Amino acid sequence: MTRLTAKLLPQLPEGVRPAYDPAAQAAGILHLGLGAFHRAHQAFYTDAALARDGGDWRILAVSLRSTETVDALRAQDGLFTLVERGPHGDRAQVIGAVADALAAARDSQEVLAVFERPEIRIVTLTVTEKAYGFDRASMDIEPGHEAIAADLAAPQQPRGVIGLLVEGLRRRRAADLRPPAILCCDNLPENGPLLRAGVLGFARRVDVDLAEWIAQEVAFPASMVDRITPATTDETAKRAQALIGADDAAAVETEPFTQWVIEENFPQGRPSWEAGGAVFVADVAPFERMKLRMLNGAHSLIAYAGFLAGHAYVRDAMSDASLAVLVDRHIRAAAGTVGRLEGIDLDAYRADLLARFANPAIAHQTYQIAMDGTEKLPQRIFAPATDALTSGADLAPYAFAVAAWMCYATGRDAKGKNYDLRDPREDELRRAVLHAGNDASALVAALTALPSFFPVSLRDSPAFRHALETRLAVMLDRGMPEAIRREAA
Ligand code: CS2
Repeated sequence: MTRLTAKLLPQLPEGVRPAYDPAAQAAGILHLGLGAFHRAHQAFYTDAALARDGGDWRILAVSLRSTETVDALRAQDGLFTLVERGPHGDRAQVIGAVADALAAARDSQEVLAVFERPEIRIVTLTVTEKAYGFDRASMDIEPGHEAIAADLAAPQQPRGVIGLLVEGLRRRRAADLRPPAILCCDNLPENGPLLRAGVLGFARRVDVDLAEWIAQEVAFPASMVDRITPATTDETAKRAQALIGADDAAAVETEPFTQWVIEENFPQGRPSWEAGGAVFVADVAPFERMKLRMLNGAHSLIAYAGFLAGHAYVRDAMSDASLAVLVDRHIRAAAGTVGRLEGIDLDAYRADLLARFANPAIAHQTYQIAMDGTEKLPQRIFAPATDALTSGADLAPYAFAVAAWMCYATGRDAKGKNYDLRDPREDELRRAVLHAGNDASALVAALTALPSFFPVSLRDSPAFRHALETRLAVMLDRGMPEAIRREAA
């Protein structure tokens, strides 16, 4: 079958092909992290902006580790199919917003050279929480993080995210150009200020003048991103092929729902992302809190409890009636810590979440979401749990979610099968659980003692500890399905 390329576009039906001529639009954005999420989210919004208002805002998209998607996109003139999968059917759309793809692992100098192109006015990032190497407690970088340590030792040959940004900005300044705005699109709390602090922390260690320039000149808007996008599979390519009648090695599938709330702070302009439904606000933090605590918090609960109860996909976990009760309880509890939000009905948001999780067309693996728990739990579970502790709200939902993660951290399922935790602190976790064995209070003691992880207030709360230990004991002794049934009863 024919491959999706620019030449093929005129043959595609209206509504499927981009509603503009992609080649007529130049690039204005450098994006780091070319995963499925970027293609389903920022590329989708940029496509909508280009279709409505034009502008030279196409994307030079960089994959930091893999080369596969880069090669696929290059063979397709940057084009790919976005398959939206709802309960009532599929819809395909070819996205034309990606102008070119680059592989940092192959040539990071090529990526750095992009910073010297004046037309690049925005840098966006979706690189996952662990890639940055933040020390969140001190709002700085973690000098021991692998990529940070390597890049501090050779700042002009960076391989990590922060190192690339700092060296890119150094070159930008040396070329006497105004800097791009840097927009973090990862699921981190206050992601704009956090990225700014990390970049400044790194820059201060290598070049104090540069750090000063960054502090004065570079905008780091915050943003809340949302679209449930499972990892692509062979099925994705087959679906895309059936829908557009061409081969596409870079297709992605996602849900119909999408949301982007962005802090309005782009000194050199921006695409009209509102054409795709993006909302611009002065303060993103409350929206971030809502999404991280209600959606992502519930997702992590589903991931750990669901995985251990034998549910491979989120949709299966939602058809487990007792687990669905706990998910609903969790979202309600988290909503109670969010506060009032202008223009948002939290109860409707909760109902939407339950429907989105249950979407039968989305095969989102619990094991995928379970990844990187030590990077995710603090903002998703510990933060609302700490607020609940302060306000005297019910701690049970958080205790259950944390217990499920601890049970998962043992690395062994009910059948005695071992699995990889896929966590950046996997070795430390393994050592911690090894000594504790199957003893709930020993496990709680070991895992709450990990450095820079568990909030002291929760660890030292007898009420939280008791709630946690009793639940974990049931999970360890009786298995997750029974623990879920008892908790929901
Ligand atoms: C998920 C998120 O993998 C995970 O940790 O919770 O990727 C989630 O699907 C997105 O944040 C939805 O916007």
